[in-house]
Amino acid sequence: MYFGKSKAHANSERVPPNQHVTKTFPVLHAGSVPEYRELKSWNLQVYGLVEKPLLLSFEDLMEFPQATISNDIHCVTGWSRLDNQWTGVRARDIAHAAGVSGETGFVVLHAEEGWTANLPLEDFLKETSLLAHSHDGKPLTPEHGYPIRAVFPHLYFWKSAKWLRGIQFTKQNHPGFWEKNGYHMNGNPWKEERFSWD
Ligand SMILES: Nc1nc2c(c(=O)[nH]1)N[C@H]1C(S)=C(S)[C@@H](COP(=O)(O)O)O[C@H]1N2
Ligand SMILES: [Mo]
Repeated sequence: MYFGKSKAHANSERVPPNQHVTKTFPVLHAGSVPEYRELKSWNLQVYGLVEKPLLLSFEDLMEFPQATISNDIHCVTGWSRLDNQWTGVRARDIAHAAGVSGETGFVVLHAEEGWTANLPLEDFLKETSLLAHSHDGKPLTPEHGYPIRAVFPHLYFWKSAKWLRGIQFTKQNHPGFWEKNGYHMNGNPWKEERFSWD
């Protein structure tokens, strides 16, 4: 007897409820795509409830251990893209380098143009949470977040800030750009935490 799973069944285990799979890579954001003529004009500020605030250049960031991780992304607008390969630095390595205080409960990600997203520290520290510079082996394109974007594959993709410029560790949970507009504070796609009332 054949007990193999049908493809549809395999996908229903892999794709969260009410998501459909796309092979394209849609571009979604508020505001405009920043232009970096040279990488020197980019840096990353790590601050808030830390022992040692950091101001990292792109070169500084590249000195951290590099990780390549494959995962699926799930956008709250309904599309999922399977098998993305990201390369970058683990978010937890940055947290450890800065010495996050025991009082920290949450993280605010700051992107260009004042765009923000918030998430629980626990999600930030997951082994699969990345500050990525490459997607499928190539540097990020400007519209997908060059030079650095966050990637939290276990949360809806809006938490994955493109053009990341700051990581702030906080005690309270401060709603970010979409969270202030009704999106969920956590955003777990498996629980369909799309909006604050979900
Ligand atoms: N800086 C910034 N990052 C952002 C956004 C944004 O508006 N600004 N939008 C988020 C949303 S809603 C989604 S779905 C993903 C889309 O990423 P992509 O354009 O690489 O597919 O980026 C997220 N990161
Ligand atoms: Mo989104």
